[in-house]
Amino acid sequence: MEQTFIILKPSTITRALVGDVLTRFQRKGLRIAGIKMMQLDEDILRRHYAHLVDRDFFPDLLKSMMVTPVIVAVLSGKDAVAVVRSMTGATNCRKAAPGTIRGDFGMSGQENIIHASDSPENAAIEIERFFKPEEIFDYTLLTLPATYAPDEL
Ligand code: IDP
Ligand code: MG
Repeated sequence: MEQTFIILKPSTITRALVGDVLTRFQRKGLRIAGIKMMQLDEDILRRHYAHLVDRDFFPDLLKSMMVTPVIVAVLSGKDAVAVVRSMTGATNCRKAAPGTIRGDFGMSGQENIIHASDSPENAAIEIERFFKPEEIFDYTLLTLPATYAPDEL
């Protein structure tokens, strides 16, 4: 099964939305393969957001990602990267479609609730950046036969 990586950002911790966001992924049928709380620092954020370091909003983004600890998780499922990105919605919460996490829970471009990997390649890099191998668990949910048809597994 494909794995993807998410961060529940400080806005989610502060606004008490952790349960709401995680519940959506569990109800969808994604398996939580790893989950923990951690305090991000400038070093890891500069690597995670390397594509944005030259943008004028980067100092504000950096600060906002360190306001509280975050919750990082690895989600597993068929086509997990694309499924989780589509559940996440457009970057700016005000433009994100209703029914998406950002569309339902946020009002901001920066304080947009969640990070989700944008490709399987980046998911693999991000999982390795944030998790030790022993923090990711390979187990089978008993709900698997009710979640997928045999030819989807
Ligand atoms: P994504 O999170 O939808 O993949 P990226 O372009 O990778 O979007 O940007 C990473 C994060 O940087 C966003 O989730 C958001 O928090 C922040 N960000 C992106 N563009 C802007 C902007 O124009 N203003 C403020 N923050 C931004
Ligand atoms: Mg991105």
